Amino acid sequence: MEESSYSEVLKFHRRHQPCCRRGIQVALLGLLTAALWTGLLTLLLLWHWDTERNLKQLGETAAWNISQVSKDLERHTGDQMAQKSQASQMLQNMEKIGAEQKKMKTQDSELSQNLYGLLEDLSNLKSQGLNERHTVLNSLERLQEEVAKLWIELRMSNGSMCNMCPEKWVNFQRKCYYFGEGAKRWIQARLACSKLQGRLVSIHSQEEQDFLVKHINRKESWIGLRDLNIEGNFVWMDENPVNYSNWRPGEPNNGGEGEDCVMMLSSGQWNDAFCNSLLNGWVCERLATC
Ligand code: MMA
Ligand code: CA
Repeated sequence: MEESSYSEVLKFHRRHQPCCRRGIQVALLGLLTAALWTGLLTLLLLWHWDTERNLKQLGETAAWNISQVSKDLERHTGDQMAQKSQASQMLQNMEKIGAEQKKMKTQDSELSQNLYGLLEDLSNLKSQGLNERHTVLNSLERLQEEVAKLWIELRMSNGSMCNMCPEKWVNFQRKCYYFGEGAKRWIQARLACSKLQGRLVSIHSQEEQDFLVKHINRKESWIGLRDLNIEGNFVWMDENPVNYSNWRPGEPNNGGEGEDCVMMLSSGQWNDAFCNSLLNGWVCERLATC
């Protein structure tokens, strides 16, 4: 009996064994699948959370960036407005400067006009002053000469001899004469006489002329007669009137390039000549002393 029940069990076991193994396998498979799913889901969930967190972070960063950008924008807008107002201020300033410049230019031209006027006045005053000075000096010279002449008259009336001349000067009547030699133009001869404290000779009588002719020794010589200011109006250096003359016939003719200075020819006759001609003789005079 025991043996038979055992075999029964074995039989049963053998009969039922394949079916149980498969069940276990199915169960195991099911468990594995469930575990896999669970893992997968867990992974999905983890991934989802991570992504969500990243997204959240990204969103926060984006919001922060946007706020930063909008702040920058605001700042830029502010800056731009400030720049705009500065630019308009500068424009206004420039306009003001332009207006000032215009005003200054007008003032400048007015000032230069005034300056020119003042300069003109000054030069007029200067030339007036110079003219007056010249006139006064001339009058003084003439007065001095008159006084000297009167002094000579007085001394002569008292019996004094007034015929004193410096060395190399020749006395004739109340004047002394210097017969200069060496090539000179008229103006150089005038200067030479003035350096000798005399002036180019003025001739007022035939006696004086005769005396001079004797001494010039046929040398063409400059004398103190010229018509520099008005053509044909001859004036003596001593400013006395032309009360005597000894022109060569046909003279004065203001020939060539213009002839404003008078020379004594070797014959003693007078000729108006070109002032820049070089003559070897020139005659100076000064008053004799007592
Ligand atoms: C001529 C005569 C003068 C003039 C001189 C210039 C020689 O004389 O015409 O009157 O001054 O020439 O050299
Ligand atoms: Ca002449």
